[in-house]
Amino acid sequence: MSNPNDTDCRVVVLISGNGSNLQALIDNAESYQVVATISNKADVYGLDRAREAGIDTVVIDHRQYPSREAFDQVLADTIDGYLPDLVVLAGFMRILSDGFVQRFKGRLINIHPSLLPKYPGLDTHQRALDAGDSEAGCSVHFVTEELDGGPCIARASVVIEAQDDADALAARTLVQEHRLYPLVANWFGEGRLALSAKGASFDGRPLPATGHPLDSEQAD
Ligand code: NHR
Ligand code: GAR
Repeated sequence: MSNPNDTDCRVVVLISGNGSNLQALIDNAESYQVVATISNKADVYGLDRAREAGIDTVVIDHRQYPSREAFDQVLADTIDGYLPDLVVLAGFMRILSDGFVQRFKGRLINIHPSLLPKYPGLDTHQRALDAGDSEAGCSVHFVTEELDGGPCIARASVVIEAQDDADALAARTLVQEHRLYPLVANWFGEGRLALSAKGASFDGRPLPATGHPLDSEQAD
């Protein structure tokens, strides 16, 4: 579908910062539409990006809530107000409680800056450099109760160069994130992705643990 406004896959994007993945999702929406952007931090650039695109924005400051669960409850209710088909974590920096994950399971995805299952959690690029790895990358996965441990949908890799520091590696990985995330979101909008007790599937077939084997055109 060429006009994103004609699509009926409604996407809510959660951010905490710059929102360059949000921008890539907005710019490459073919089979979905971004209907709202929610940030746990005020005054982040990602909110400006959404406003510029005419997308609703909401700030829910986690520091205003007495517990993780209380924050997650308000976050979940706010998300549901937008009737989303898909909830996308795009640089969202708050771990989500089990109740939240269960409410959105199968329609909640994250992009993580490592080749999962390597380096779940934070500081991924420095950890890859410290380990002497020859490649790094990013992974899109369904979010489950296990942090960065849900079934992988697709990954993209980057070669680690001898002179790389964490910032250089992060910058090159981001380029790949901006290709990979809209690709996956469009698949979801086309109804090609699903999560079941058996794991993630694509066109009704189970995906391997490393996710979809992207062809060279998609992965280059
Ligand atoms: N929640 C669940 N339940 N499961 C996942 O897989 C999640 C999740 C929430 C966020 C993104 C993840 C990443 O891609 C993500 C995946 C934040 C932290 C973290 O430690 C870790 C992983 C991710 C996001 N956050 C700290 C916290 O106490 C706060 C850090 C900060 O504010 O800078 O929540 O990497
Ligand atoms: C991205 O590299 C994303 O993979 C990572 O933060 C960056 C956000 O950039 N996510 C995490 O580390 C989640 N814990 P962006 O705000 O420009 O999209």
